[in-house]
Amino acid sequence: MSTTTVETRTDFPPQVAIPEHPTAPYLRMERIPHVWCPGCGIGTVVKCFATALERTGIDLDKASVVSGIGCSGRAAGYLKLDGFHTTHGRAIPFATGLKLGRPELLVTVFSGDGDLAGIGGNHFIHAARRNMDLLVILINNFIYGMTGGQNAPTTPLTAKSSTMPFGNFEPPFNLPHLAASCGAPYVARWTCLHIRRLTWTIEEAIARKGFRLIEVIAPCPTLYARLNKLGTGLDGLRFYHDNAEIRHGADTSTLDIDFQESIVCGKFVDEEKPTFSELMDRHYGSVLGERYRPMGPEGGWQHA
Ligand SMILES: Cc1ncc(C[n+]2csc(CCOP(=O)(O)OP(=O)(O)O)c2C)c(N)n1
Ligand code: SF4
Ligand SMILES: [Mg+2]
Repeated sequence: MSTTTVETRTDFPPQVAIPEHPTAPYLRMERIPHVWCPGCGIGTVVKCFATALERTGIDLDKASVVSGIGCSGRAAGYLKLDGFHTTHGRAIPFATGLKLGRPELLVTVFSGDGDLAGIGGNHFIHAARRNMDLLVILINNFIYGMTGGQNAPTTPLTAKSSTMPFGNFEPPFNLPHLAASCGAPYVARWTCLHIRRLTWTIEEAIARKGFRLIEVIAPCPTLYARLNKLGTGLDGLRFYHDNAEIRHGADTSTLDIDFQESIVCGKFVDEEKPTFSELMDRHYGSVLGERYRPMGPEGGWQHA
């Protein structure tokens, strides 16, 4: 009988250097493995964002990411950019300050539906109204994932959540319509099955200016899908495959999402409008003349 043990074996195959994953330069690999559950859609969106950054060739020192709190809000911690994990609901005001102080930066807000449309909803509508120059990637998994699956302002009617065990009766937001009706010049929605389209949209939105909303529908198998008996993350992707309908330019008032019904995706709004900073520069430039210098580390109102 052989007495070879793991300790005494010498016939292991030679070690092979594994080439670096193409996304690795954009991630803080030392923080991997990440916290997301198997089948969660958030990581896919992080990958799409990283690929879009790579394709634009943007200097990573000129790109930053701001998240609030939640499973989606963990994204800022994994991206190898200047990243800010702010308090719950406050990613947009934090990002607003960052953009005004450092106008040369690409400032991306990456956070969840609860964070951006629930507790942070007021900041969301005012940033859209002011056309603040922010790219907002909003992960909509229809629930407060991190804290146990509570009802969110995006939970579809009749869907179950931990706080609505008999089904939701509160009408949810139609987020593309909310952003568009506040004046956002760029509004799109994809699911995290639409990897190529989502990546392309992020790439395009990076090159645009103003308040750009990309809503990404993503499965939360651990809470939303479990509470509603919808199966695994893969089942969620199958559902998107069979039920997503691409309608570019669709009237945003028609984009409500009903429980387990079709999800309209596409780019709905893409127009050019002056941003908050452009309006401010124009206004103060005409009122104050040379006493005003555009925002930046030393910009703004100059005391006489
Ligand atoms: C002021 C405050 N209120 C409540 C919480 C608890 N809390 C943390 S994450 C979260 C919900 C996050 O939901 P969402 O943004 O949809 O993220 P997800 O986890 O679904 O990705 C809540 C209510 C908190 N951290 N701070
Ligand atoms: S709880 Fe849901 S949203 Fe959070 S990591 Fe798990 S699957 Fe993703
Ligand atoms: Mg959520």
